[in-house]
Amino acid sequence: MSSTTITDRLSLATVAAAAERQGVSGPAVDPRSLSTGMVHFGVGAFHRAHQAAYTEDAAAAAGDTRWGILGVTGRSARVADQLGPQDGLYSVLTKARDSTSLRVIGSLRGVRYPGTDTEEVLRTLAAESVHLASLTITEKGYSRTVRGGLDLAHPGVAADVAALKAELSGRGFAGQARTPLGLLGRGLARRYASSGAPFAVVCCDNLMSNGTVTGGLVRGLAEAAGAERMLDWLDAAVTFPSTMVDRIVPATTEANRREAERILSLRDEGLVVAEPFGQWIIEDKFPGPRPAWERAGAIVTGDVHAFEVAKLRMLNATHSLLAYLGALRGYPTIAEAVDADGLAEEARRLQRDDVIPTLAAPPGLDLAEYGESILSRFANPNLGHSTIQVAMDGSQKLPVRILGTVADRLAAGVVPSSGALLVAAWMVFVYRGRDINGRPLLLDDPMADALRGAAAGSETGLAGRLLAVREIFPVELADHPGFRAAVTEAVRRLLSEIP
Ligand code: NAI
Ligand code: CS2
Repeated sequence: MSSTTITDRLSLATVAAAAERQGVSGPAVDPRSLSTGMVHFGVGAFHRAHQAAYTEDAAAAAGDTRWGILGVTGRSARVADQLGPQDGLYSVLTKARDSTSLRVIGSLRGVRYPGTDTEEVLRTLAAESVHLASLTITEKGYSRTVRGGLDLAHPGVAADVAALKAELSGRGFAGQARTPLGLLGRGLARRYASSGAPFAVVCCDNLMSNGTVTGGLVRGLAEAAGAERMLDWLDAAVTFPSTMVDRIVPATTEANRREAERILSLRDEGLVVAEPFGQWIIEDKFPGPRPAWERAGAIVTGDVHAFEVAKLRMLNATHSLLAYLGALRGYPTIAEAVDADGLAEEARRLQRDDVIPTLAAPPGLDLAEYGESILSRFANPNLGHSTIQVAMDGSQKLPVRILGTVADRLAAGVVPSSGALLVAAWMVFVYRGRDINGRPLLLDDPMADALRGAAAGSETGLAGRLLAVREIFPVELADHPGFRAAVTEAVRRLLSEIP
């Protein structure tokens, strides 16, 4: 096939023709019919493949056009620049093991960048026609201290606290927001000072009790601003439901974009790639209207905790184990790592021996079968999920994914050897910075410099030096003799395998 350069972009002007093409579906609703009913912070790949798709399906099933989404980017205007010329339209390339399909999504009605659009986002958050906000800003996006509270020493947070004070004093616009939670907090203050209408904030990041965490951080912002009356309003009118979110959504590659172009016969700069599987379990805690997500396959229930813990400890810990061991052994993708000799068994051992004993199985879930289904999803060779992408932000992910399991096993009098192996694999990943073939391994982590500094030194002292990083390892874990010995031995063995 000649390599023709496709210049026409996916947009409202071209979507109808695209939807007629073979292998293309969507949008499920006419994007022009949607009014904005929710705001999303962190318009990354996962939101576009998960919440935005569920929300569009819910709108279609209920014939409810109130749920257009205003997206708010995080650290750059890149996504706004990608989707602006496309009228917010983008597509999801769903890659099953042996088939690929493409769906155009129309629920994202605009994308704004806080660096230039803070005032518009504040107005939207305060609007009575807007009832909720959701977030996927990554584990590191919450500006937290070691103990989990809002990091008031963070310059962006400090600036947002000052701006919140100005917002509440009625001194007018207080400049562009510096953090997602700062922008959200100022928007809630604007809402409190105007209609006071109820609101829900739906965290969709891989954090334990993610709604409770987010609510605590927003309250921390208001407390720092001395906003006593706003705190009372938050308690009375704003909820922070927790969620369990699941769909494997790897970063989009240029090869993905070219594949989508061949299907769409249009260029889609906002393309995202995902597996077919998706799951969304949402705590039923909404003071006002929300999309009928359950009509799109989500589960809205009174208690999501067991689902959250099972998913983060079973899926995400296994993902991290395969990412670090796979990357060190030179496997570029999770699928190759799962198929490698011995690594699937290591993953099963982690699930069976260390994780499952700490879990209360969610209703109707067989944990062993769940573990196998996870490995089967990871083994999808069509997805191209890179080990290095899953390996990123380990300082933020390990505490959520494995250290709770470790603490529970130690409390039960058992040293979790697989959990120790996962921690050790991360340590060697940090220390070596290269795989078994000598290829460099990128350390993409908000603590990268501190970790390199802590890791530097003798091989024999590596485990002790990184266990001493209190932002990651609580002292009761780091100093537990059995766990310390298990990590030290696993580090020694891995270092000998990765010279
Ligand atoms: P992404 O890299 O495509 O998007 C991340 C978003 O977070 C971007 O909008 C970025 O601007 C924003 N962000 C990143 N660091 C930030 C910071 N320090 N402050 C403020 N904003 C920041 O990543 P993706 O794939 O959308 O994943 C985002 C989150 O979604 C994950 O961290 C995880 O918590 C959750 N998730 C992801 C899944 C996946 O397979 N990709 C599946 C399940 C949950
Ligand atoms: C992955 C998750 O990148 C990672 O750390 O473990 O994004 C994973 O793909 C999702 O949680 C799956 O739902």
